[in-house]
Amino acid sequence: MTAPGSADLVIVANRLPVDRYEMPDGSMGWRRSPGGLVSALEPVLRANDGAWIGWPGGTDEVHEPFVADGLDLVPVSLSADELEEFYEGFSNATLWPLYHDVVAKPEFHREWWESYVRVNQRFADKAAEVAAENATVWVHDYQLQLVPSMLRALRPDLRIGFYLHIPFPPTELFQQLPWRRQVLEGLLGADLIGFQLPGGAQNFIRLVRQRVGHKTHRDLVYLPDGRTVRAAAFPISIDAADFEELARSEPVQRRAAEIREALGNPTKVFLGIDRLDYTKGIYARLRAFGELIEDGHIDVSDAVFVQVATPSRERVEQYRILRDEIDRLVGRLNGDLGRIGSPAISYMHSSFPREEMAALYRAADIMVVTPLRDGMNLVAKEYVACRYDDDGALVLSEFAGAANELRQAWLINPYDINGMKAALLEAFQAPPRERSRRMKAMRKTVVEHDVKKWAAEFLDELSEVRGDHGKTVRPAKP
Ligand code: GDG
Repeated sequence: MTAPGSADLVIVANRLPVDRYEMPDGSMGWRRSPGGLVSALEPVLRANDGAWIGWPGGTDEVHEPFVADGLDLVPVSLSADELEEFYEGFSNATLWPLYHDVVAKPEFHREWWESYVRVNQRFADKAAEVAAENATVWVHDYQLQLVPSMLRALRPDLRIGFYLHIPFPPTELFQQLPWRRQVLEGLLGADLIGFQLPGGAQNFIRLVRQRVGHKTHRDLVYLPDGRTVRAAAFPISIDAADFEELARSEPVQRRAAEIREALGNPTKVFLGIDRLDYTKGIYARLRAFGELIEDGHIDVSDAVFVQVATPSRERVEQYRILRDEIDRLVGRLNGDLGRIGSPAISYMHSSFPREEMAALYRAADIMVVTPLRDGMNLVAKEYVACRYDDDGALVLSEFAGAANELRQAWLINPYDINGMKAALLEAFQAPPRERSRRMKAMRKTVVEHDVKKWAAEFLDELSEVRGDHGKTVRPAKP
């Protein structure tokens, strides 16, 4: 169990990598939640006396550090008010839409901001308590952007990294935020700030110059106290080997065949898997598919669209509205276009175990990933990792970070319904050689740049920006 001042590597993220569950005897236990971040960091955590600080979920008071599945976990509690104001409010109804091209209108409320500051301070206090002298602390994502500077103030000895999993918006949008300067200064507490794409890092550098007035040169910011901060792109990935192994396993292959059978053995299966989120472009994608059937290009007895929408942020109003819209659209499309035993859309609003996800990827001929804006999109990479047969087609939005790497997908603009229809049809009709040529190239990318490499590159760069004993080894001010 993590004793104060003992961890040489500390991960700070909004959520702990475990979920609460009821054990067979009725008592409550913790189960590791599946995720690339945890599998990438687990070996590093173990090798480095590491600890993970995060919110355990719910508003139960869990105070003491504990060990689950071999990981040292340090909980940070949230009250019911903080859940509403910090998490559902400022994180998910202000920052989330603002950072995703304002595809929904961000709400700005002063009480939400105050709660964000309070909770960030609590995370920073906890990290300051747990970290050993000169330790490395890696802070994650948009919920915790003030932690780097709060932590720096408490513990100037630490090496601090920050990684943003979602897009960092263009300066014109970011400027709307009433607390823009505080957020920029919060991030500048880190030695290295990682973004999904080079564009995000450039937006950040430009804002720091304009709004905070620090000197910058390329990807470096020079602070008045002599520190240098680097902002750069580290595109995240998945544990590709792990996914492939799962996909090759006998039970997953059997299940994939069962899924196709249960769907009535259509010639082609289209698949979408997303958190039910308005950034993911689920509505337009289903409409495009529906129109292809209406226009007579695709027959419902030939093809079906399986859409899994994992429940997400269900208490936030925009998410409730979206759920109703999708329910209505699926009902209308199936009512208008379906036949007995052949619905146009097979829709599930639920979440599944990883094995089922892999079986769905194996069962799908065409994976459809059409976000209006997405930091990376791991689903696209997971699909590619599961296609060890070099078959299957990926239709991918240009506005997902993954499009920067997966250039051989059928790339689309999700706002252009006709363009999306044309790409869906092309992918539907693509000959096997064309599919295999594209998939081979994408598999090479995903296999070569996996999440272990991502984590190692970030941590290596962090120790270069801030060498041992706090010495910056980067070039001095020009
Ligand atoms: C954020 C950024 C960035 C989904 N449903 C189930 C399930 N999932 C898993 C998928 C995938 C993950 O959740 C979703 O990751 P995405 O990348 O697609 O999207 P976000 O949740 O929005 O993630 C994103 C990511 O952070 C990492 O930096 O790529 O841009 O928005 O791994 O497989 N897993 C299981 N059951 C489900 O029902 N087990």
